Amino acid sequence: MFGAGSAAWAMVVVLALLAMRPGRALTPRAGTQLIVGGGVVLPTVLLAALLVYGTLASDRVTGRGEDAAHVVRVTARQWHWEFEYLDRDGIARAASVDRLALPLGEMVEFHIESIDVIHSFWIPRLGGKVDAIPGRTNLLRLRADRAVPMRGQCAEFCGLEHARMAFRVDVLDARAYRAWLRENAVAADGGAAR
Ligand SMILES: [Cu+2]
Repeated sequence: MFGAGSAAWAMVVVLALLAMRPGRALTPRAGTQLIVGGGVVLPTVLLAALLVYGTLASDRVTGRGEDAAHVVRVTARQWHWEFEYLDRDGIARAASVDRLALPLGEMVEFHIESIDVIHSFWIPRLGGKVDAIPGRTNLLRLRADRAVPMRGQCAEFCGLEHARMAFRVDVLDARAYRAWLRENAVAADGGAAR
């Protein structure tokens, strides 16, 4: 999209420079053709093509239509992030605070909630930010393809400690992720297992 945008920009600059050359007035017919071609036909074709490309790319990035193998409930509060790792029945099996574990290369669906004010869930290396709004559950899908150090940050001013409302992200391979879930398991009554 950057390439196509740059090409369109370069074309506009060339046309502007040509228009500034003295003594090169277009005939009325050529002027009309330029306006219809460059002002109607070209943008329609170009924007339609970019729309299709962008939609397909965003489907791939967001994993739409794909079954997310993992679901994490994110609860924002002044000023911490709580993460609960749900099983297929939607029951929390593990939990952590201000530290998020992600399975390498697998799609994770986040159910983002807040219990006090509006916060915003953001892992800059992985994707865009999504607001955490009291009384609502917002969905976001992310996949970490590389096990590099990452951090997440609240991206909506939410009070005095807002700037420090951050969390660490650990991307773990399948085995390490399973072990991590066991280490951070919660009992059925919601208390810590250990
Ligand atoms: Cu916040």
